[in-house]
Amino acid sequence: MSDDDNRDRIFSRRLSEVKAFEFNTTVASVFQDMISRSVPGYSLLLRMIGLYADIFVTPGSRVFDLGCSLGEASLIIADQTTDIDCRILAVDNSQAMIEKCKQHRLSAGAIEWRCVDIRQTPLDNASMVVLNLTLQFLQPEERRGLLENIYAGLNSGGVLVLSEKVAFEDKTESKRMTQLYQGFKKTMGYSDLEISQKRNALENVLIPDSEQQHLQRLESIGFDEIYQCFRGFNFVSFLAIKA
Ligand code: GEK
Repeated sequence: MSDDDNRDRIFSRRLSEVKAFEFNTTVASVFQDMISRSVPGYSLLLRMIGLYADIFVTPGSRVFDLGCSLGEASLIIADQTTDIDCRILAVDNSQAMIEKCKQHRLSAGAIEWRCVDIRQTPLDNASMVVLNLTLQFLQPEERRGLLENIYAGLNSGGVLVLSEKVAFEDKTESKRMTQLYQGFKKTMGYSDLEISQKRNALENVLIPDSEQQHLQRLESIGFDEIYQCFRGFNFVSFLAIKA
């Protein structure tokens, strides 16, 4: 397959009807290009996950990559933990994504690829849980339950990495961040048509919380240290530690 075949052109033609976004075979086939050109700082977020793995993953524990897509975070964690006896569980409910992981990520022995819903994934003995841009795809009322399960499944000293697109309560800030984010996507080669059709497809599929909602929820669940380690326009990443 050439680089050109991997290019995300899903929304480049005017569509008669823009359907709700799904993580299907078409999306899986261009996902790497799509996410790298759509999330400001995506490669930095992955490098940060590798760094956290180096610090927080402990021998005999498990690492959960929830909503792993093509497994980029799991691969980085596996690379950082070659000399630690730990198990990485990479979970996604998109058959297309997990099939691709199983076909192309064979070298990664410490990783178990699972096609399961993260809401039905038992979590225990975890030193690290990654929700890299995944929580935003759950219905808002389901998010707290999943985070509570994660907290319960984390060992003492364990961490949650939570990266998300965020909404802004202040109208001026919201408008400005949308303008900047759209500008970013244009610099990454997306046209106005692609940007607007993708936004319509994601409406009601990706529902962002605000930074304050994230912080208050993590704190009320019991996380003892919460750091916002990254922000790029309307994308943030938190590191939440269970004492
Ligand atoms: C990365 N973390 O490259 N159960 C399991 N998987 C789910 C669920 C669910 N209920 N809902 C959504 N997903 C990755 C990127 S992408 C982010 C994560 C994006 C999965 C969905 O199938 C998709 O693969 C992933 O969450 C979100 O570091 O596309 O913006």
